[in-house]
Amino acid sequence: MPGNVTARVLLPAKGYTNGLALMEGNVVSGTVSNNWLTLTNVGSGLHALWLATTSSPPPALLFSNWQSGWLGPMQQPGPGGETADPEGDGIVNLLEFAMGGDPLSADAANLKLQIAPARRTVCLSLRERKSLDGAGFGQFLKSTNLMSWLPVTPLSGAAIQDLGEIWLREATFPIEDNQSFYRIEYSP
Ligand SMILES: [Ca+2]
Repeated sequence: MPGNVTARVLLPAKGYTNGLALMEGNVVSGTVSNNWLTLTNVGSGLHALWLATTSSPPPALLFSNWQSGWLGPMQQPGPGGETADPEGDGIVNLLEFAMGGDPLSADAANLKLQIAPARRTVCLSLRERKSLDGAGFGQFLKSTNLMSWLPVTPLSGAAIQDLGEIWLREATFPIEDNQSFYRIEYSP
């Protein structure tokens, strides 16, 4: 879709009446009439618009849809693959998807885990795609020596800011006596 336009797009509904589609890894809603799903206000650019059969599709399907929209013409495996980093900002495509990055423009600074001020807990803020809500797609890991890492569950993981397609979340962990390191791992 060219320029500064928004468009109305019709997809064959194939008998589904839920009025849902996938676009850039997000679930979007439209209206179904005469077995056609109508989506309005579709913005400019390249899109992958797929019919969605459920409001909570599995992360792997959301990622495939995101890949097709952002990286469609790129080879998979190759620059469009989940562990590739086509613009070289150090954030692989799977992470760009999970955290709402732009895989074609270096934006790594936006995507780092940030330490937030907190008194009785270790508090990390991170971005997470809303459509992954509760999908168990990301796993926090903790280490005291940067060599062995063990899964760890945050005390809380509240969304603190609405960034459109993305939540800014804060994950809190108990303060330990030992020096501790945290990271988050994603697998579709
Ligand atoms: Ca990247």
